[in-house]
Amino acid sequence: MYQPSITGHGVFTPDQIITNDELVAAFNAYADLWNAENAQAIATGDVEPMPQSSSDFIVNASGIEQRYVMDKTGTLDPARMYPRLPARDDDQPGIMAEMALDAATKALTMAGRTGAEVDLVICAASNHERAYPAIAIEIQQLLGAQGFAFDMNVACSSATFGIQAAADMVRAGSARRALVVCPEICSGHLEWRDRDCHFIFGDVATAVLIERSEDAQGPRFDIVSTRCATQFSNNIRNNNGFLRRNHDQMDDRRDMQFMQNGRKVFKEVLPMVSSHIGDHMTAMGWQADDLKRLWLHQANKTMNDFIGKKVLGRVPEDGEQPNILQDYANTSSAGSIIAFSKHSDDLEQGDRGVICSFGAGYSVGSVLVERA
Ligand code: CO8
Repeated sequence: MYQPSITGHGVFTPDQIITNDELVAAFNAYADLWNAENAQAIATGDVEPMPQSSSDFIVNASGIEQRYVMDKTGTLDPARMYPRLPARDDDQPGIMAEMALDAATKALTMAGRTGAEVDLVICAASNHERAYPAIAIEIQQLLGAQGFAFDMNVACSSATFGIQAAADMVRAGSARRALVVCPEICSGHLEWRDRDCHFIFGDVATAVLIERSEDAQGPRFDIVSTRCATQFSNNIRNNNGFLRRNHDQMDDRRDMQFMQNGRKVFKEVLPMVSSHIGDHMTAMGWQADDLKRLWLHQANKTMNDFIGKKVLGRVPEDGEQPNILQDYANTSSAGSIIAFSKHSDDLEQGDRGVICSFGAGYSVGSVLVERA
């Protein structure tokens, strides 16, 4: 058995930003158009007018101030309201592979490694741009990596579930050096015309490199323990899938995009996550006081404040539980890894922290790490 360690990490950030004010202006223009088109039905009381969105609501309800996206113009066009991402030829790199490659290259550079030294690539994300061949295998080829690669999807928890899979394989010796990449184009999958959720998501890609501690060429985080759990729920759901044609459902139905019952998610996931982290730490003999940092899934600031307080038994101090959602919004599986990547360099030898993601499924994954 080998000790698995995180020796590199990286984030690809798209170069286009949508602020809350820009988002709300586009949504409200769309709502005005919709209300004008449906004026007669609204006048007779057959349909409700579409209400306006508000930047104040967004920032107060979620903590989100802006989001990075792969295409801004299509998304903000009131006559379109989704990104414009032109199809690529089959012999060109796919967009997800390209984003992941950028993050992976940063992780490899940090660890002092090359793609050729990698022998496992896991592409862990909420959505994959095609059914097959696996995006991970394309990334493996672009990196010049060895071994094998596969895609996996546990929605927002994909990163931690991917880290558990990779860490277990490095521990057992079936892989020597593993990249877990999370390219998330959440904008392609969000219903930007739904006021209740149009502000939630952004795009990004992250990567972590996991190798044997004895192979590390610089500072590292030893993966002390991982724990994953799932419990079925329909409260975050998307019914799009390969059987759509066979169901005779080719129309643009609302449930073919991201759907959630946000209030229920909030209420049900909070206790699940708090007790998951607490139980995991107890099982490993860790106390709340041992924790230097909590890198949580980035869906909602109030949610994170609550979990931080429950886990630590007090209000987290500045920097103990860093949020990045004000800049990136919810980037599904990538959120906790962005927080880790941007807020872990200052930890010293022996410092301990928890990476935790949670979301659709329901699913929750925690990774206990120690700086070495
Ligand atoms: N502007 C103004 N008012 C609004 C808006 C808006 N944009 N939206 C809603 N309102 C109004 C509502 O109509 C309501 O009005 P009223 O009180 O008169 O009925 C009022 O504001 C309150 O609405 P809500 O109860 O919906 O608002 P909340 O305070 O609950 O906040 C949140 C909404 C922010 C969505 C919150 O519920 C939340 O964060 N929930 C948890 C979400 C979460 O963690 N989800 C995880 C999903 S991520 C995941 O698992 C990945 C899935 C795969 C990703 C796929 C990529 C797309």
